[in-house]
Amino acid sequence: MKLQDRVAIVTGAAQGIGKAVADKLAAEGAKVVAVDVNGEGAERTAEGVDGTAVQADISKPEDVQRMVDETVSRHGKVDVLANVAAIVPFTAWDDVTFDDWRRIMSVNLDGLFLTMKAVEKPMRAAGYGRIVNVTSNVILAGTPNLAHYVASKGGVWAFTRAAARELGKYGITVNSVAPGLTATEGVMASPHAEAFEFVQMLQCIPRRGEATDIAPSVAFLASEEAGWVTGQLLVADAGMTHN
Ligand code: NAD
Ligand code: 4PL
Repeated sequence: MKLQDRVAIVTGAAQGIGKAVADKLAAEGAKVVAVDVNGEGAERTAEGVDGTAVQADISKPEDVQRMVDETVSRHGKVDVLANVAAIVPFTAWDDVTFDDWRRIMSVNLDGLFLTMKAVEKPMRAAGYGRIVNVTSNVILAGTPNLAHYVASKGGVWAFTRAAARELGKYGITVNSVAPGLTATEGVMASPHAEAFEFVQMLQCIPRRGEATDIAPSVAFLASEEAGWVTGQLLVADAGMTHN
C-alpha cells in the first residue's frame, strides 16, 4: 500500500473522478477527507472509505480554511491534496458570457489557489507534501464548446509548474493529471456524453474512459515514492493526444 497512514484531502469527492480518487487513495491506505460542495455526496463517499467528509465550496476562502483546520485537528497533518473539484461546462463559444467565464475561473482556478495556500502551512511544517491538480487533455486538444474551461485548465497546468518550483524546497511536490473524456455523472448528464464514439476513434485504446482509469495516476503522484517527480503533466487519456 502506497499511502499507509497518509492523510489525503480530496476535493470534488462526491462523484465522478473525485470519488474514484477517494476510493483509490483509501485502498492504498490513506485516511481520506472527502470534500465537496455537495455535502451529502461527500458523506456518502466518506462512509464508503471509512473517512470523513467536509462540505466546502473551494471558491470560498473561509470554507477552504475550515476544510484544512478540520483535517489538521482530526489527523494532525495533511500529506496529500488532490484537487479534483471543478465545473465542467458545455457551452458553444457564441454563448459564453463574461459571467460564465468568471464563474469557471472562480472555482477551477481560485479554488486551486485557495486550497494550495491553505495546505502549504501544515505541509511546510511537516517538510512533506504531495499536491495533485487535475487538469484535462483539452489543454492539448483545444476541444470545442469549452473555451473558458480550457483556459482555466491551462491555468491549472501552468500554476502547477510554478508551484512545483516554489514548493520543492519544502519537500512538497506538485503535479498535474490530465484525463481525457471520462464517463462521470457530470459528463453523462451533459452533451459531452455524445462525444464518446468520436473520442474513442482518436484514442489508442478504443473504449470508454471510466473514473477508475484516472485514479491510479493520481495515486502514484500522491505517493511517497513519486518524490523525485514534480512539475509534471501525466496525461491519462488512452493516448488520444499522444501525437
Ligand atoms: P463531476 O461534475 O462529475 O464532479 C465534480 C464534483 O466537483 C461534483 O461532486 C461537484 O459537486 C464538485 N464541485 C463542483 N464545484 C465545486 C466547488 N466549488 N467546491 C467543491 N466541490 C465542487 O466532474 P468529473 O467529470 O468527475 O470531473 C472531475 C475533474 O476531472 C474535474 O477537475 C474535471 O475538470 C476533470 N476532468 C474531467 C473529464 C471528464 O471527461 N469527466 C476530463 C478531463 C478532466
Ligand atoms: C476530450 O475535460 O477531456 C470533453 C469535457 N472531451 O471535460 C473534459 C474531452 C470534455 C475532455 C473533456
